[in-house]
Amino acid sequence: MRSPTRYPYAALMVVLLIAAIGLAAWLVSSVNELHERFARESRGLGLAFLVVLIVLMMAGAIWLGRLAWRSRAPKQAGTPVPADLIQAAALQAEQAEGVIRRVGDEAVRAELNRELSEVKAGREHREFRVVVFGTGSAGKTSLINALLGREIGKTEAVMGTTQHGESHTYTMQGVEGTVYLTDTPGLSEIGSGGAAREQEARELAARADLLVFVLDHDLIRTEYEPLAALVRQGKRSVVLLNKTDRFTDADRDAILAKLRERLRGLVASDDIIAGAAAPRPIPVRVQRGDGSTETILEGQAPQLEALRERIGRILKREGETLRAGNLLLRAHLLSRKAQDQLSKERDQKAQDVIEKFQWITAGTVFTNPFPALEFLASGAVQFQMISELAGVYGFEISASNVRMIGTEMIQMLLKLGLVEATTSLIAGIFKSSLVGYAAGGAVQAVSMAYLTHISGETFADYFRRGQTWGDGGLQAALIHQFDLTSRAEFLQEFAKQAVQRVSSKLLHGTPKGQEQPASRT
Ligand SMILES: Nc1nc2c(ncn2[C@@H]2O[C@H](COP(=O)(O)OP(=O)(O)OP(=O)(O)O)[C@@H](O)[C@H]2O)c(=O)[nH]1
Ligand SMILES: [Mg+2]
Repeated sequence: MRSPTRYPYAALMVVLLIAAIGLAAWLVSSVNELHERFARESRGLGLAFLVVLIVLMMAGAIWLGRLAWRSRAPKQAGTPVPADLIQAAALQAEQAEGVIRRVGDEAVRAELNRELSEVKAGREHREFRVVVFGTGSAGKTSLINALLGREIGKTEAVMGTTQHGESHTYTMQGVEGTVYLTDTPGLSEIGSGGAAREQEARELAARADLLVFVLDHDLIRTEYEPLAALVRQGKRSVVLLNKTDRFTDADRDAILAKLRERLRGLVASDDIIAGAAAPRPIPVRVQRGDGSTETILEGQAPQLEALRERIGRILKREGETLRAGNLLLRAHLLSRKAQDQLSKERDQKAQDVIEKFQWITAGTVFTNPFPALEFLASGAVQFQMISELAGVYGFEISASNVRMIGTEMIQMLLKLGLVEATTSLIAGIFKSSLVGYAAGGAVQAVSMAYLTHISGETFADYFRRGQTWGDGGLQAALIHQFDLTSRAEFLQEFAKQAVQRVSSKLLHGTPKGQEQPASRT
């Protein structure tokens, strides 16, 4: 159905059209009248009027044409960066800063802060990081040497020539700002230090605004995987098939076609380029002055125009957007790294809490030989341990809640028969390897300490998951912990440590604050 609001609009258009036709008719007749008046004066004057009129009309047409062309032609200076991208990057950096502030390890915090200031500084400076990445000996350093036109790094046929990443300023015509070309060690190097060098290369690649992935043959799995992972992360990438001087044109085209097919959906076909960073010299026959001929090796110029042109075009058109997108990605990765560190530190603190309470249990049961079950049922240790673990994971938990989950745990230990099962397992350990200590409630002390250990681990999981026992409820969570630690080796080590602590306390009465942390098993 036609909307009634359109009629006034259509009527207005008709009126404007009639007015425009009227104006044009008036203009034509006025100009005509003027021309006639001049012509009446003299023929020459009439002719001059006509010439001026034609010149003016042509100038007007040219001006209008240029105006239209400028509004249609794509902007050469690069598309403006979406404001929300810049804002998102700033917000993400702020969030990362908040997480980093909570990291306890000073050295790690300093390293994260260093990365954060790099990300923040990146917002202010117009800098583009082009990182050259790929398998060892693919020709990465040769490529940088050729692009810069000077030798900045050693190139050799053996893998592992470049040991560390290095950045160099690269002047690109038409690109506003500073471009850094970064050389990286090769991927998949076998031998000493290869893995660490690969890790460094991956970290440098993760910071790139633009990645140049260098290959010297068809793509193999160890190349496809890191490239695909980086592209999926949002890394803008160009692939260079290097050393094409070694191939016939037909072979080069076949490899290019295969690469384009393999990388379809990941890298645009225009971004997969052939070139030769350091083509081998070719033998040529030259004639000597005396008429004889000799064969000499003639050096070949690098063939990198297509790559150079592509990099320039990308930086000009998308550089700013890439930079903002990359800052967002880096801030996001930084946040995640800081979050992982926080989790690691929390888990470490939780382990310290569990160990503290398991050894308190061992000591208490050993020195007060009341029935172990009674001790367990009193919840004396369990409740305090729950409160401390909740604190480690940032939860405030009421006393009644502590009591509720503590009691639930004790009942489950009893229901599953874990008290008897543990006691008999520990008794077996004492019989086989700790014969001398079997007397005096040691078995009971170690059994209760072990039950404190597995309930502590289960509570830690509960808080780590955001106060839930997980899919199978408390029963499954507790059995899982028991299964993880009821192996003979773990129990033997656990019993040994418990006995050492309990007996050293009994013999010497370890002064407060000098307790040795138990080694993790
Ligand atoms: N034929 C030919 N050889 C090349 C070309 N580019 C590089 N090379 C040779 O390939 C070998 C390895 O080159 P590099 O530049 O050292 O390779 P890289 O990727 O930096 O190696 P790593 O630093 O070990 O990871 C050297 O012998 C180069 O001369 C090329 O376009 N054609
Ligand atoms: Mg190298």
